[in-house]
This record gives sequence, C-alpha cells and structure tokens, in this order.
Amino acid sequence: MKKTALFGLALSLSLAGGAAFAQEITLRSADIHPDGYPTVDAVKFMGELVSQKTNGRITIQVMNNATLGTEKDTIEQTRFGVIDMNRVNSAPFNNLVPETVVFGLPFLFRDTDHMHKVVDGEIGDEVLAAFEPHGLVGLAFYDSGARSFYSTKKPIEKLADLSGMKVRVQQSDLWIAMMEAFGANPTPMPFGEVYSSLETGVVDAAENNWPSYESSRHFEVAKNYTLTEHSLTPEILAISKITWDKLTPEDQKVLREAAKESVGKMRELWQAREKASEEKIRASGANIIMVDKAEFSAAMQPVYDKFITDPKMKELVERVRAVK
Ligand code: BDP
Repeated sequence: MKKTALFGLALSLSLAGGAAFAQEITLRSADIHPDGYPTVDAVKFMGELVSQKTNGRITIQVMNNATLGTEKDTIEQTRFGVIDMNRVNSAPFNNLVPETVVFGLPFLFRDTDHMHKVVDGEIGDEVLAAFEPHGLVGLAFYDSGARSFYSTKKPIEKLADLSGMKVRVQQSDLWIAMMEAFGANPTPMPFGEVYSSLETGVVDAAENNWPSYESSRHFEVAKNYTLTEHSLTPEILAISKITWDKLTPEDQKVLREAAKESVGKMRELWQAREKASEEKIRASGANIIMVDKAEFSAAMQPVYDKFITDPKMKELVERVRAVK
C-alpha cells in the first residue's frame, strides 16, 4: 500500500517537473524590411503557428528593420548560430549556395505561376536541401514579385539606355554579371545604402519589385520605373544548422510544417501589397515605362554561359523549363 502511494507521488512529481522545466525556446529571425512588409508578417505568422503547436514553448521573434545588420552580415551570423533564422532574398546566397543561382536567372520563369510550381515541387526541395552543407537549413521560398529597373535622371526605354549606367545590384556575382550583360556598370551594395546612393548620384539606377521600390521610398528619388521584370528570384527563409541540430526531431517537424504553411499566407499578403504599392507609386506621378522585354532577354546569354556550365546546373535549368 505504502509503496504504491510513493510510486504514484514520484511519477506525478516527474510529470510536473517535466512540464515546468520543458525548455522554452525563442528563435530570433532577421529581416531588413520594415513592419508590415509581407516577409516580416509571414515569419510572424509562422511564429504564431509554432507557438500554437508547441503550447507556447517555442516562439519566433522577428528582428526586422535591419536591426541585426545587412543581409550579407546576417547570413554569416546565421551560419555561426548567432542569429537563429533569416529571411533574405536568394541573391545574397548565390555565391555560398550555387544552386540558388538558378532561381535568379534572368527571364527563366515564364510567370509567377511557373515559379510557384517549381519552388513548390521537387526542384524547390532540392534547392532548399542544398543549404545544409553551408551551415543552414532551407525552410521555405517566399514570393518576391518581379524585379524591374528604376533610374533617377535618364529613363530606361530600351536596352541601349542602360549602357554605361551605374546600377546598384545585390551582392552576388550572378547579379553583377547580369548587369554587365545588360551593358550597365554594376555597383554591389547593401539595400540600406541605396536611397542615399541614388540621391547623391553614386548610382544612376537600381532595380527591385513594386513593394521594395515603394517601402524603401526609392521611388521618391528615382522616378522612372521601367517594367523589364527581368527576374522573379524568390525570397528564402532559412534557419541556422547549429540551432537546428539542438532541436528535437519533433520540433524540427513543427518548424518545417509551419514554414510551409506560412507560404500560402505570404502569397496572399504579397498580392495585396504588390497592388497597394503599385497604386501608391502611380499616384505619386512616377514615370512608368513599358519596354520590349524580348530585347532585354536576348542580351542574357552570357549570364547563362557563365553560370550554367556544369552538367548538374544545366540539368536543373532544363528541369525548371520543363515544368508546365
Ligand atoms: C528586396 C528583398 C530583400 C533584398 C532587397 C535588395 O526582399 O531581401 O535585400 O530586395 O535589393 O526585394 O537588396
């Protein structure tokens, strides 16, 4: 009788102890964008899902507004486990994870639907898996619309207008080569420096999607927006491999699933924001220019020749093209 009672006590103690001491985990996630930007809200949404699924044990703290640094710096910090998670465009990953180059290639995706089918399918999973040897675990791709040029003085109406123009690009060899193939003079720099560089004439132009062109207020200093839509390169959400390896397989599963679930939310947020940003920019009196995209696309062969050389990359590009 006495023995049973004692055993019962020990068991309930250990259960209570287990619950009380279950390790609470806060994952810090970096983003350069301001509050309300779709990437920021999508990761917050993922955090809500993770909290729900773990009864509040795991939370995600989104540190946006570039409070943790530029994208290139935060990528390094994420690899070393100083930052747990990161939402960054694919471009700053290009030099580190060569497979990401494919999704940035100019005029590769036919449209957003094509891009979605590729990133949602097995090719997307393969590219996410390619992060692992580099200290990161790829969790999801987020929309980033189409990138187009904007210039301060001279409007870009045809390919020749880009000739010799100083154009800011993301810090990626692919993007540098792309600008060279367009005939421009590429100037790689972090996003946070672009506004003043446009304003002071350090660069004549930059390129981005509607929401970033708007949220950064670049449209105030570079009023000519030329709809080249040259790349549909997606955003990446990744977690540090160091953080990942400390999680239980169950928690890893929760995170993977929540990241995938946040993709649908992100697409809704993105569509709405793209529209709102476009309206705001048009209403500001910006000069929106339509061009013959074929002319720009025809200049891109050197980019493919430079980056798509080994059989594996060639096959990847072919498989992307084959997705209907
Ligand atoms: C935006 C991306 C952001 C990049 C930025 C850039 O969301 O991650 O830093 O472009 O051009 O569209 O640097």
